[in-house]
Amino acid sequence: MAARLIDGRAHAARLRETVRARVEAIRAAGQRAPALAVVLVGAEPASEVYVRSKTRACAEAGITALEHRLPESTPEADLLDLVVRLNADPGVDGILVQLPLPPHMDAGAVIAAIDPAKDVDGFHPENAGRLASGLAGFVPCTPLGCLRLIEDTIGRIAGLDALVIGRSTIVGRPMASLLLNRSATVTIAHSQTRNLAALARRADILVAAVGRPEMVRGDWIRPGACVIDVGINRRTLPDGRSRLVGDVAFAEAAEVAGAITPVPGGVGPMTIACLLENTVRAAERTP
Ligand code: NAP
Ligand code: L37
Repeated sequence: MAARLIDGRAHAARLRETVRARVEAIRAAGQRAPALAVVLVGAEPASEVYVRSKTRACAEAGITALEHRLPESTPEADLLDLVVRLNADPGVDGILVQLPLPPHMDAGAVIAAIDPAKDVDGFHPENAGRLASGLAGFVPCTPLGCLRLIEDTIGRIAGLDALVIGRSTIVGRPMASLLLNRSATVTIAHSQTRNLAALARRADILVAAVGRPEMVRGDWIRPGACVIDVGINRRTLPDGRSRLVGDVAFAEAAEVAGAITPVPGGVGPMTIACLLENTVRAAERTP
């Protein structure tokens, strides 16, 4: 393996430590601990795992996690009522509604109901628009974590060619905005993109956020490139057990790349650490 391994767990541990110190400073000033409301509707197994990781990480950082679990059958109006109450609650700094929501709900309407000042996921259209305009606001945790890993790995981004594969509002679009705001030359690829491999071969920075196991092959990677694998795909092995794989064929890509994130242990832990950082920022009221 030629590439440097980007250790997301170690980066995340350092970031969580700085968050813990900021929480202690808030407490030392006589204020209550920062509080994050985590709303989970239904019982999606992956969402259950992520929400559990997030509430555990909050506790370790000294942040109060207020979990609200609602049954799958909850009417959308009841969820909107809860969001309105959390917006008005002075004991709540941040609100996270874990996606995906059940099919009978309009996720866009629910997210639009969140107070932008408490929108620690950065999904509210006001925060999305701020990011797209290069203004300060809350930035979605996954692409923010990716940016931190890229900057810590290669330093200056300005002038580099970046390819983001995927254009979701959660990952691809905000990732492209973050890189553009750092003056990279950014290409966004999606399911209708032609010659994806050729585009990838030009990229100094390649971010894969597709949800297709090992789609990005070793011969797509520009030698020395920084490769960030956002994909979380569960693959069942012949013996019936399962393991996580990313959107990048790791072993092949690591032969060519300059640096690469593993799955698991790459982007995932940074997502959670950035959520804590956004929450303490919401509590500090300094956007
Ligand atoms: P998503 O909403 O399904 O978006 C996937 C994107 O990939 C879409 O823009 C789609 O294009 C594009 N795409 C699909 N097939 C493609 C192809 N063959 N070639 C090029 N582009 C293609 O997914 P997401 O929410 O962004 O998540 C992406 C992956 O990241 C998933 O594996 C998810 O589990 C993972 N994830 C990880 C974290 C973390 O913290 N590690 C956080 C969030 C998500 P169209 O727009 O044209 O359909
Ligand atoms: N903020 N994030 C926010 N809001 C949402 O609505 N869906 C969603 C969201 N996505 C999310 O939380 N993703 C996510 C993905 C992976 C991890 C954490 C969060 C993670 O911890 N991944 C571990 C492996 C976990 C496992 O074993 O399944 C990793 O090392 O990658």
